[in-house]
Formats: sequence, C-alpha cells, structure tokens
Amino acid sequence: MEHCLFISDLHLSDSRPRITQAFIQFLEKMAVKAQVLYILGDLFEYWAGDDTIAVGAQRASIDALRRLSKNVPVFFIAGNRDFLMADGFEKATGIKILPDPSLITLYGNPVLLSHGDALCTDDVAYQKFRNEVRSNTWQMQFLSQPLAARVAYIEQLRAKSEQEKSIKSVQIMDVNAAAVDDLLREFSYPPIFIHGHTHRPQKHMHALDRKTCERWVLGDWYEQGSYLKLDANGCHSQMLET
Ligand code: LP5
Ligand code: MN
Repeated sequence: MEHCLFISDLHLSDSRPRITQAFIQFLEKMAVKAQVLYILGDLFEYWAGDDTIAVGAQRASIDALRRLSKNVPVFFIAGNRDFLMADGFEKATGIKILPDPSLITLYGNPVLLSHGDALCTDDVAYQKFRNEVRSNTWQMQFLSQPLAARVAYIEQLRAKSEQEKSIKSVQIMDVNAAAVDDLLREFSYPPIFIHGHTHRPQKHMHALDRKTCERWVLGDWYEQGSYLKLDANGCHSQMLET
C-alpha cells in the first residue's frame, strides 16, 4: 500500500556506529519502498555547518541519503541540533529542507509537521537561547569561525545543556498545551500533527473548538529505531527490529 514515512531524533554520531548502521539499513530496506520520507529534525547529534561535509562528517549517512533521494523524495525539518543545515547539505544529499512548521497534504488530509522544540514554551531559558541562535546575524557570525572553534563551542554548549536539563522538570521540557492549541488553530485544525524532540513517543488526541486532531510524537533512536507510517488509513507507529 502506498505510504509515507516519518522519523526524527536519531542523533547520528560517530560515537554510536550501531545507530548509523540501523539508519542506513532503514533507508535501504524500508524508506526505499515509501512514496516520501520526512525527517523531522535532530538527524545528527549536532551539525556545525555544511563545510563539515567536505571533511567527511557523516559520510556514510550522507551517501545513503543521496542514493535514496534519487528514487524517493526526502524532506527535512531542522531540529535544535541541526538547524545549521543549508544549501550544502541539500546539494550533498538531494534532500529538500522545509520550514518549521510546514503544512502538507497527504492522501487528501492536511498534515502539520514540526520538530517540536518551539512548542516547549515553559522552557524559558531554552526559548531565549533558541531565539538568539536562529537569527541570521548570529548564524553568520558563528559560521565565520573556523570549524574547530565551532565544534569546541558546541561541545561546551552540550555540557551546559545537559547540566541545565538535569535540573529542569519533566513538565518544563514537554510541549506546552496552549502552544499546541494555538498552533493547531493557526493551521486551521489539521487532523494530523506530527513532531519529535521530546523523545516521548505517543499518540495524543486533541479536541479543540469542536474539531479533533491526532498529535503523533516520534521516538528517538537511542535504544531502538522507530518510525511512523502514514497511509490512506492513517498513522501507524512502528519499531525497527533489533
Ligand atoms: O538537545 P537536547 O534535547 O539534549 O536539549 C534541548 C535543549 N538544548 C539545546 C542545546 C543543544 O543540545 C546543543 C547542541 C546543538 C548544536 C547546534 C549547532 C549550532 C551551534 C550552536 C552554538 C551556540 O538545544 C535544552 C532543552 C531541551 O532540548 C528540552 O527541550 O531544555 O535547552 C537547554 O538546556 C538550553 C539552556 O537552557 C540554555 C542554554 C544557554 C546557553 C548559553 C551559552 C552557553 C555557552 C557555553 C560555553 C561556555
Ligand atoms: Mn530536538
């Protein structure tokens, strides 16, 4: 049956070769049979800039994506780890980067897609940081630094983020219910909304202004790979065999 696939939060890294292997296998065995593959952010542990491609970063994954995209369209929405992906990444992989959020139509239904971090509005420290680093001026300044300096900065930032996360509550790091409602209203009540980021895979039902919306949260790939399949009958959450 014709279907589309959705994944997010793989956090591919040279330090976790098993996940990279699982990802490449997923592309070659599963995604190749799909009509479209959507990657909703945090594909990589971090992305320091498109010039990392030239030094061989994530070569195996990038090559596998390029092979797939010759036959299956692949779309990407940036995560908080890989929002610096740009034209160089698109060219190297054949992937098209979409804005966050994006409303698409699949099998006759509007489907809203996002990474999901923008909805964590209770995490005030993160949102302040997010606003800063998503500005063009900040990104131009950051990307003008040598790659080694950027990587060193990101490593420090990762440590700071982990330290802050250890004292933030679970609720603060989840999506804010009112922010979800506002987004669903803004996009005229899409019946399906898919996002990642929180690493809490679940189907949530939203009843809002006498409309209903299924919100599907994708899982991360730390312990086991997973994906969401959407066909004319709706969404189905699937785990990869280990
Ligand atoms: O990613 P995850 O899920 O672990 O945590 C996120 C939020 N953290 C981040 C930071 C990234 O993990 C770091 C790696 C991204 C690299 C991107 C490359 C671009 C360059 C960027 C260079 C500046 O996104 C975390 C959220 C969590 O999701 C749940 O939603 O809570 O947010 C934080 O922890 C951020 C802090 O609250 C605020 C950070 C302030 C940083 C101030 C500058 C620190 C300077 C460090 C050097 C000393
Ligand atoms: Mn994320």
